[in-house]
Amino acid sequence: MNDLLTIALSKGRIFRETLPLLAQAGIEPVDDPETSRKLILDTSQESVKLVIIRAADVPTYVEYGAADLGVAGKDVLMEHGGSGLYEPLDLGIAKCRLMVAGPETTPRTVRRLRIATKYVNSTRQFYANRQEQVEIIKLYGSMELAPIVGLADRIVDVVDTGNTLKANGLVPLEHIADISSRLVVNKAAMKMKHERITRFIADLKAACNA
Ligand code: PRT
Ligand code: MG
Repeated sequence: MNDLLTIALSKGRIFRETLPLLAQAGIEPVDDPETSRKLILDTSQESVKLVIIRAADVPTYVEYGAADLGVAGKDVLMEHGGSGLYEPLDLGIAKCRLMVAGPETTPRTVRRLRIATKYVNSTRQFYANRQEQVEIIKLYGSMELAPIVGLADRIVDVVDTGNTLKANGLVPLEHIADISSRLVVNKAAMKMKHERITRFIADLKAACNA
């Protein structure tokens, strides 16, 4: 009953938007990760700890059992591949869309389109489904810059308001997937701490519906 639960979260919008849901489930962090340098946060429940890591690392921590649970964007989960994890709950937070974007018109070329993205796997899958040959260029951020400086013809990135695209002279061109953040659970933990985790999922689900 008193199993320790470790929950992996990233700073920024996922932490901000998960916080009210955790609070509804009776879990409140003792420190604020935006100001604290601690990477493991105690909470109002002695048996619940939060680990604060990069968004793209959440599936890895949970898959290997370094965290029992985590919150990650569907974009990150699609890229990770999703095996080795349960994904029992759509939290409906941090919503956005994974999109192809680029300049309004692309000059005709004979070569393959170049697509800059940090979502290499999702991008490869998207174009493979359409049987289109493209060249994918892996970047780690600031994808919007790539078409401006001639590094790529298009980008694949998540878009919320579209303001960042617009500010860089780009427009959304194709919709790949609707994105929201999901609760993910380590498979072994789900067995070993079944009752505790099932209760936690039910509490979070109730918080989402409230
Ligand atoms: O920032 P860092 O490199 O640390 O990591 P990260 O970018 O992966 O984390 P974070 O916190 O920025 O995003 C975590 C998750 O939030 C993502 O995996 C998505 O599932 C989700 N999310 C929701 C978003 C956005 N909305 C979003 N708008 N992630 C990123 N953005 C970016 C977008 O790419 C654009 O560059 O924010 C910028 C502003 O978006 P617009 O369209 O509103 O201008
Ligand atoms: Mg970011």
